[in-house]
Amino acid sequence: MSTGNIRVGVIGTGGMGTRHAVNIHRFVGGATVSAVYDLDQGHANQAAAQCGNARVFDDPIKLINDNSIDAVVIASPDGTHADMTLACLKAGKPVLCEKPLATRAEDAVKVLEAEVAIGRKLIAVGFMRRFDPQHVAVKNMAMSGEIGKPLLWKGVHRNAQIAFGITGATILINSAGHDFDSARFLLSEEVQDVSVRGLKSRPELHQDTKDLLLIQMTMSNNCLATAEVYVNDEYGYEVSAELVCQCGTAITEQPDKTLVRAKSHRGFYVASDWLSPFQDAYVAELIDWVDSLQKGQPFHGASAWDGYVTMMVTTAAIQSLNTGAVVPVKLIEKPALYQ
Ligand code: ISE
Repeated sequence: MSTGNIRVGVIGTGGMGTRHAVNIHRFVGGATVSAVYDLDQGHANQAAAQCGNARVFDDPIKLINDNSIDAVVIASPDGTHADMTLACLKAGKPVLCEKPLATRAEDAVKVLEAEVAIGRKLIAVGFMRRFDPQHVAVKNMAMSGEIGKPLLWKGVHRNAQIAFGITGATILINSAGHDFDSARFLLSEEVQDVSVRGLKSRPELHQDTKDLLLIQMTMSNNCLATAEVYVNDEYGYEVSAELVCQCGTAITEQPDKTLVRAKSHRGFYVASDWLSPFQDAYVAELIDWVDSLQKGQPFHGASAWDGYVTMMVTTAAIQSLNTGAVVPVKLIEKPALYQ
């Protein structure tokens, strides 16, 4: 990869893709948003205008293969991620793919195998919590040994609202992937088995809806992990991760808290979505990614292996939700590329 300016193409310019494009344009030295693509060309034009009038493509594959593009960010709908990532690998281009890496286990395997066949780590996966200063502080505290050995990871993950009729499987793929990755990242362990229960929060929701999930995991070193994922809380977006260790605990706090007094109330606002609470993490992730491309140093975020493992945990979690069983997570042996 060139040591000069990295010319990035962004595929998908919804909320997340536009945020990545604008973040690169404003905050990432050494990279330029050279091109954007979205199925909705109006959206693509708007995103392009916000980052120095990047070129607008009408076909994502043309963007990936274009000689003027050095690296690609994928933020198109989840179901397209695996194919877009495979196209980047075919073109030999580094790619930062938003989570999930794939929406089906077999596609995650295909992507992993394709990268292993190339023998170079071209794929980065957008599990941005790994760059969140609060999560990093919790991990450092656990690793310091000051509060003893970690025993339990406890996650809370809430969204104000998600599309009507969303199934438990969709939440596990689109939302809970972050929690699977957070547990693995903070405990430095793999998930051995998973058990999921779910319910529908309101009678008027579609019969297949499961918008509140309770997840339990056994980790590879016999630590435990548990998460509440609730995507219709109405009040806002909140994420926390706590490590219960032998003689103390460490928990993330939202960094952007301002005490507000208004309308007979004294308290903290809660963000309505994830873009602002994790803004610093998104920027740090992009800076680390571009640095890794420019300087040939390792990317410190999630790899194709992490994307693959998350999809395998997700697959077991869906099976557990459907059957009520505790489902083992089956992984291939970790390829040398990711050791
Ligand atoms: C979204 O894609 C995210 O990444 C958010 O962090 C998560 O809270 C939300 O549920 C997802 O839809």
